[in-house]
Amino acid sequence: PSGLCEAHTLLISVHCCPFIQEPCAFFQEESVCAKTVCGAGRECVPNDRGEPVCHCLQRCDEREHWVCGSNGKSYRNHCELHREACLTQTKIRADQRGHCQGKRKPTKRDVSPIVCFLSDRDWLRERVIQWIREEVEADHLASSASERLHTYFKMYDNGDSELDSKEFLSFLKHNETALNLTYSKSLETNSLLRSLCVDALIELSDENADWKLSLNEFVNCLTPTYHPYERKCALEDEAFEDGAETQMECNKCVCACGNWVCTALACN
Ligand SMILES: [Ca+2]
Ligand SMILES: [Ca+2]
Repeated sequence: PSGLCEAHTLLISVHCCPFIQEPCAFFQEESVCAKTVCGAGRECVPNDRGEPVCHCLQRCDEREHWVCGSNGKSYRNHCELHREACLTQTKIRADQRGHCQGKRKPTKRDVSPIVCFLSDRDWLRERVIQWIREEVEADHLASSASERLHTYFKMYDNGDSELDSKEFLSFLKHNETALNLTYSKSLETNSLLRSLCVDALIELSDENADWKLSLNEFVNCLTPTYHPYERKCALEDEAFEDGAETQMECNKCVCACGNWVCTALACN
């Protein structure tokens, strides 16, 4: 369609077709993408099968409408900010118009909260399951793992038939040498992580969400075949994977076991 191609080249001279007889590649690209809307900082480009795909923008226009990003970096315009967010796969909000004022304090913004990631939680769970399994194997009376868990539940519950995080932690301390739980070289971080991971483990099988485990929930928690639905972290209608990060003013938030965990610094 040489007429159409010509008409188009009037608008975008960079993509001028050298010969009118040749099919105009750019025009075809545009029609493939005509019905595709890509997010900010992205553009639609046909892939080699001619399907529309959203990619990060190749370039933005050079207009100067400076904006300060939530990462403390100044951008020439909103397009540049969204383009960088796309390229780095991070969330960058436009905090204010103009250049960012003064130098940001990297120490404050770059602090990450201490969190128990899915991998930490699953590692703890795996260790406990292994410990119980070894005990059952060594037991000449040949009790089952669930019987064993029953016994421990009774041993550490204060009598309300629910195991809270404090009781769960005492249960873990029952055989610390078998568990050998070391998350970090720092003792302080280690004990904090352990209690965070206990909470994450309780959440895993706490079906009625009362932050305590009934006997049934406790047995589920430490049964390898129990695989509950894994929650994702939600933010602005989007779901995020474990380890994703976002910034809330001066605080950094990390997605861990389906929850956003943020530092709690006072922002000025
Ligand atoms: Ca209890
Ligand atoms: Ca419960």
